[in-house]
Amino acid sequence: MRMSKTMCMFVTLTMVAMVTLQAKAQPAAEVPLRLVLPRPVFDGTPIDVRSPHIEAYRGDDVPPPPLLVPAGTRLLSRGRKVTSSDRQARLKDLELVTDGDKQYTPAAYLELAPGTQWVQVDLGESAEIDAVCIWRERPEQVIYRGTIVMASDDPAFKDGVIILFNNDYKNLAGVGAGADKEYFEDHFGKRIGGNGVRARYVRVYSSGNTSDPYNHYVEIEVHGR
Ligand SMILES: [Ca+2]
Repeated sequence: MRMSKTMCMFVTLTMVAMVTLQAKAQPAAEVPLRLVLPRPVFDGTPIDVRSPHIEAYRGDDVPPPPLLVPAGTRLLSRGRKVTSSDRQARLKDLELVTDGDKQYTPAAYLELAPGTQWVQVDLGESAEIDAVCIWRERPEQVIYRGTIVMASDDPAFKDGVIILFNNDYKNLAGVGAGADKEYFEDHFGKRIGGNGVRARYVRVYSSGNTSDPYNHYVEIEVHGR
């Protein structure tokens, strides 16, 4: 049986559409997340903190294992609006969290009030989140308490909240105890997988640190598509 020209074209277009659909159904290839790193600033005596809740110190200048993300992931958070639970925080200090400068200096970080506080990045629109990275390194070695990273499309974080990381094993923030490990801050930054969750807002909690009861952020980056 001979197919008409129109029929041939229809079959060809259908095959192209099927191939395109198949290509779309394939998950994106994974690649290591590439980050621009600041210079290390910690140059002192490692603190002696022993606890089953802390991940082992990797050693000076030893990078963390690569975080795999889908190819095509890009930085979504640069220059995005930052809000906080600390009503005294000034707008120009909040802007330090997403200004792209990850290098610690006494003027380059946000300091929030003591106790449990959060900062929140508004991506401007809902996106697939592949990674959240946090820089809080300081000249003295520190571990921040009760770090929780969550994502939601609700700016009030009442609905559709997805917890991406939680090492608040004492439940200091009151959102539930987490089983992730506390960790030593370093210039590599903490890389947390986003698993492609869809959300517009990313919120990070902390409850002081091993040096003082304050909460600090040099930079937070959200990567996704
Ligand atoms: Ca910054």
